Amino acid sequence: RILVTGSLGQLGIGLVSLLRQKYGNENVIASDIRKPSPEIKAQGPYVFADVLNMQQLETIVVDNDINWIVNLSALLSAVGEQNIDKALAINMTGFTNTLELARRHQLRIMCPSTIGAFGPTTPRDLTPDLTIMRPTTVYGITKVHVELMGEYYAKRFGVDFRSLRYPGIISSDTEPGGGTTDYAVQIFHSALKEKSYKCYLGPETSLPMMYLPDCLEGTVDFLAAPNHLLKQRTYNMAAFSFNPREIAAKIKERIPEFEMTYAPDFRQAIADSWPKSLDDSKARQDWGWKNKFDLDAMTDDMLTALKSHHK
Ligand code: VAH
Repeated sequence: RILVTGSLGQLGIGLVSLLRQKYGNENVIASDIRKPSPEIKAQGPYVFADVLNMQQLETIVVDNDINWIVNLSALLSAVGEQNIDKALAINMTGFTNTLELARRHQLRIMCPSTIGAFGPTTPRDLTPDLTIMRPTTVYGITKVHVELMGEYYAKRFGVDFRSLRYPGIISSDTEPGGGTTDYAVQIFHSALKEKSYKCYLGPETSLPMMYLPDCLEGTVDFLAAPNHLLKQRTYNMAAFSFNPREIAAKIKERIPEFEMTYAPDFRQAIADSWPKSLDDSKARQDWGWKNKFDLDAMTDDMLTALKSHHK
């Protein structure tokens, strides 16, 4: 059975439903610290879980015969800078609790990392899996801790720890969770509602991105990959890169009256410390990662999906 924490977030909702399609509703326990909507609750088993409560987590793991845990609970880059103590608690202590449970109960554990685990001294073009990691956000620092502690437990205790460095994730049916890449989702909603968008990043700020369906399919493939295929515990994963000027042009091709303006804020410095593009060739070689959506296909799919919501 699989336990997913942070299951009500941008990735969690879709990941839980994809895992349930693959493994059966009853075999995927969704959990979060927030209250699910009646629709979500109706889809399958849901438990309230606070990753800071080790005893409660251990009871859930034992009572539900959990053997995989996917820990999506985290404060992302922008919100983490505004709530340092909560980001440290959830992203470090919360993760450490799930990692220790994985050791005690021989669980496979997946906890995402991020392009935010890289920093301004990291080579920024086609950033490889193994390179300098000196992030300058609390979020990035906590995710380097996830990677290093996960790899320590894998080496020392044989824990099946896995991690993917996600790029910005673009989704039509879920809200992003307070990151620096959230503009790439907001721009679509704003384009349809106001035919305009005021972007908090400058026009040339290129970042690695991925469409949510690709992220979820890739994550499920990675979770299910036989351990012997994984030559490393943590992999870069991306699909394409773009900057605000490029995505605005793609939207303008489809909505000619769309107007983009720029008002960079504190998130500009965060974005400037991150890679512009990732080398994720090891993920493609070792366990078959491939993205199906390119920038044009994602743009079309987002606008189609949102047009049905915004009616
Ligand atoms: C953030 N969307 O912006 C998250 C993600 C790579 C970005 O970690 O913080």
